[in-house]
Amino acid sequence: MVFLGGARRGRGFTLVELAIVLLIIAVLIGGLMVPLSAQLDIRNRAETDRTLAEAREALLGYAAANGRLPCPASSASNGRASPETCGAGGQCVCTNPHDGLLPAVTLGLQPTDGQGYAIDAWNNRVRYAVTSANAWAFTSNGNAGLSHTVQTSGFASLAPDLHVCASATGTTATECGAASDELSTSAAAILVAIGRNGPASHGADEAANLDPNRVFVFHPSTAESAPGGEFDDIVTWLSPNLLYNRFRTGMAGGFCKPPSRLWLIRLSRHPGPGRSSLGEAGDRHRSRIDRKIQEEGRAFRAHQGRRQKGDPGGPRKGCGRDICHGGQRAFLRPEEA
Ligand SMILES: [Ca+2]
Repeated sequence: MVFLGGARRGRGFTLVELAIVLLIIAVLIGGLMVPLSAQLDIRNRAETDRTLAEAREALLGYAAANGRLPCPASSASNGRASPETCGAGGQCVCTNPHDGLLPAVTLGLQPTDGQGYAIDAWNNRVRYAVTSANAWAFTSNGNAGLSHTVQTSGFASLAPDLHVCASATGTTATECGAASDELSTSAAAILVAIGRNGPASHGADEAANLDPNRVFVFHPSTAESAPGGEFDDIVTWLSPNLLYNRFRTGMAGGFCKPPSRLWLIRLSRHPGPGRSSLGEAGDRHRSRIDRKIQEEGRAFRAHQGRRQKGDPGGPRKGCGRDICHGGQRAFLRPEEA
């Protein structure tokens, strides 16, 4: 009897002990799970930050090489800009300027999904918007593009119009609400990663980043109970000043040839035929500067040719007249490009 009673007490004690052990394990796992998911979230956000930074650099590189920004991809363009090439007169009217996707195929970016669209760390497609201001000058080339607009009307005429606001409250289809909510009123392009919570809209603030108007929202992450709803989007935008700077540097040579002092004189004093304020004397002076620029170009190409001994083509490809001088002309003197 003593033995049986002892055995019964032993079994009861073991079950209670087991329950306590299970409870402790559950608490420990629960305690571990929260930091793990938080850590994963931090890692994914850092990875997405890097993806967006790379995309931004790729956009600036594309602008330097092509004299314009690419159009966003549409949901049917397989990761390519929509449209990818400009029409007559160089005008590129984008199909989805404000609600399109990053054209990873056009930009040569990775990672992408199976259809060629850039994705963030949660495998959601990265969104990209571009300004349609100045009659699409930012996405166009030729007479419709930035070069010609700057040449004919000056930098001050450029008015990129994408708005980034600190809240969707009070926004219209074209503006932020209060002036204190304005983070940018002149972005040339915007990149949006829609974050962990995916494409379903979770509140007014996230909805602003999905609709087809030119007003976007960015602020630190908030929970569902916040006035603007749950928000975990990551947003970055392209300052027009950075764009102009890279644009000019890229056109002027970058890895080819630094901008010529003569070009700067030519631009500031003698912008182009019919626009010199100095009359005939000014035109003669401009012709002299042009001859010197040509001499300088010839000397530069000869120098490049000597450096590239063994290259049957003479000057290194990509550093001849077409890229350096042609590119510079496209920016400074489109009428002669
Ligand atoms: Ca989101």
